[in-house]
Amino acid sequence: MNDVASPAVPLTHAAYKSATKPIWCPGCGDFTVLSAITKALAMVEVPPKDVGVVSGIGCSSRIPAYTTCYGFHGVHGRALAAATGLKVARPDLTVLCTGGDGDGYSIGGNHFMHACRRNVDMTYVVMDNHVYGMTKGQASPTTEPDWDNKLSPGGTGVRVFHPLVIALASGANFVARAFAGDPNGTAAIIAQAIRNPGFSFVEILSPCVTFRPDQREWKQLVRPSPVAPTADASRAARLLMSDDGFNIGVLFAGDRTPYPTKARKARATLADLETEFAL
Ligand SMILES: Cc1ncc(C[n+]2csc(CCOP(=O)(O)OP(=O)(O)O)c2C)c(N)n1
Ligand code: SF4
Repeated sequence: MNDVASPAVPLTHAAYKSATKPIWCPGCGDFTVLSAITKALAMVEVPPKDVGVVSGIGCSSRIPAYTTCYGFHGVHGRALAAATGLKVARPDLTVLCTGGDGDGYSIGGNHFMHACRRNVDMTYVVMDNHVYGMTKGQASPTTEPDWDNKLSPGGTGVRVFHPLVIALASGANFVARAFAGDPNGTAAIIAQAIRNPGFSFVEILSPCVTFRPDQREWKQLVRPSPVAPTADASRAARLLMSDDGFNIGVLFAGDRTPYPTKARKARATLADLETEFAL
């Protein structure tokens, strides 16, 4: 667990950054995503002690350790299950779930669809670099079929998974795409996602400079979405049919009623739990 002491008011994004130094490669997009998350939390003015950040496994899943919020670095692909349990047990917390495309769309793909469908009030931030960074560059569900590399010579030849389409079709109440190269814009989108009730999904294009140096070109390819956000799911679906993966902004902000949660009395104290898990 991180240091969860309340920082002095007023809250700035620095209050949400832990003293743990990130070990990402220099230039990794995840640095600016971390910055955007901390800025967004300062914007929504929820103190770190009232925030739970849950992740799976991967470079991007290191995020919880770099915040002063409560954190849980879970099991590969199972972050959404843990985050759902946390929000249902502690509806008073603001819950963020963070991870990568391998974690969330491959091994965690089933949890992704059902988290959208359940519509529990939380925000899922995926740092999509179209590759498995931590395990040294295997293709992921969002890797382009013709991406040629030592592990899949000539490319996988397999069509890409479209996370925004899946999120919308499965019932997510907020669907957006951001770009790590724009930390302020990304922070504003994450803040909007946190404020929107129900399950919010924010896909962030976050370059892996080590295994996908070609992604340095993303900054030339991204552009603000030419259309305004809509609450009409069928209109959003039509827009997604012409999406090339580089339109940045909020696509859909709906009004589905979130999964009902109610505060329950804790059945054990933190000290009880620590005793139970002591080796
Ligand atoms: C059940 C299980 N399968 C596989 C792994 C190995 N593993 C750890 S991280 C990772 C890939 C992470 O890729 P991604 O989620 O895209 O995150 P990134 O490192 O790119 O941020 C894999 C396959 C594991 N830890 N557990
Ligand atoms: S391997 Fe890629 S995703 Fe992982 S820290 Fe390095 S640049 Fe970032």
